[in-house]
Amino acid sequence: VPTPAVSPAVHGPAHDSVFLRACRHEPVSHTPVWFMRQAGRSLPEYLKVREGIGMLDSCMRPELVKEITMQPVRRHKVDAAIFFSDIVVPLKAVGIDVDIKPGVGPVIADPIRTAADLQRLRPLEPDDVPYVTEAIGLLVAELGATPLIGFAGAPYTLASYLVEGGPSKNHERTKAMMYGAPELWAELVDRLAVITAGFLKVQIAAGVSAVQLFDSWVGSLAPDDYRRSVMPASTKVFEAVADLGVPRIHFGVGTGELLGLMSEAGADVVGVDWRVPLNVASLRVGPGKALQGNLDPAVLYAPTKVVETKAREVLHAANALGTSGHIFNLGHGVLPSMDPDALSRLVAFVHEASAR
Ligand code: 1CP
Repeated sequence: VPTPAVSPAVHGPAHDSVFLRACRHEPVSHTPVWFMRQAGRSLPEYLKVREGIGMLDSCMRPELVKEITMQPVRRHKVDAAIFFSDIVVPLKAVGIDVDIKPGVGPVIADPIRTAADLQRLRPLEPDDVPYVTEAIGLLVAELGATPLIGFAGAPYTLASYLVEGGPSKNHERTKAMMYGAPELWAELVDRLAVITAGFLKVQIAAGVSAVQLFDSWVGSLAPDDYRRSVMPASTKVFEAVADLGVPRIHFGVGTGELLGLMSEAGADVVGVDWRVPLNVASLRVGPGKALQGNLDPAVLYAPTKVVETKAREVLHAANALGTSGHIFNLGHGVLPSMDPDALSRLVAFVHEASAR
């Protein structure tokens, strides 16, 4: 993928948004907030427009992607939109037979387990995903001063689906390859880094204002194994987009012991789950980095007063960062059964409680 000079978003109307200012550690009028998985299954308007359309098919329809991406922005008044897609979209685009099965998640028809299988993982070109470029163009025009976050899956998390063949709890086959066939593993995550970097570059060239690299399942690794077997590939992704002018966010679940290394891999903003208070996380990621997080998603099932108390605790812990550099989010994604009104109330509360 040829490298765009800098993102068109650098000179766009979202440049001075509270979200991008917080990513850059600049002073903000209030703490920005958005939610991972804000578009999707918790919203009745999402379920309505998705009726009868498969998950991956829906990602290839630009008008539908625009509508689904806009739904949580309209409803919740969040400070950023996240592009509606999925981490397996670039795999499908390079020819991997993958489907997203309702109630299951991504399922790979022929898992990747041998050196011969690796040949199926070729680099991604912009022509492989014309629908992504088109949808982002539509969205940037519609969003105006609200930033659009692009994203991709990180090499470890993508590898876990490709090697296991689908979602898995313990990643046994993935780790068997990582520990037992380190050269094969290194080539696998390197090829995934190339695909992921290509997918992010397409999104940046099309106008996203920031990118988030989801390494959702990397928290299952010990720090030394992460450093040896995963970090080089994640670093390669971040380096590929380092000079394009957009903040790079890095997130995984259960990554308390990995926060320092994930920061070092090249993140400008480190996403934190709810297990580590932000003042502690701030020490682990080091100075100059912004943090994103980290209310336990399950708190949203408690009464409003409790949600507000817990949200205030998150804001308090973030004071350790100074007057900026915090993006409020949940510690992981919105759950399908969550009450959308509770999320809207939370956005309003964070805006009010953090107003400066
Ligand atoms: O039909 C449906 O509605 C299926 C549910 C669904 C949705 C709404 C899937 C299947 N993917 C998505 C969209 C999606 N996926 C977004 C949209 C934008 C938004 O956040 O609003 C994003 C960012 C993702 C990213 C994603 N997909 C991740 C990383 C984020 C995370 O939550 O950790 C992962 C791990 C996936 C894989 C995936 N896709 C879908 C499911 C159910 C899963 C997880 C399966 C598992 O448990 O392993």
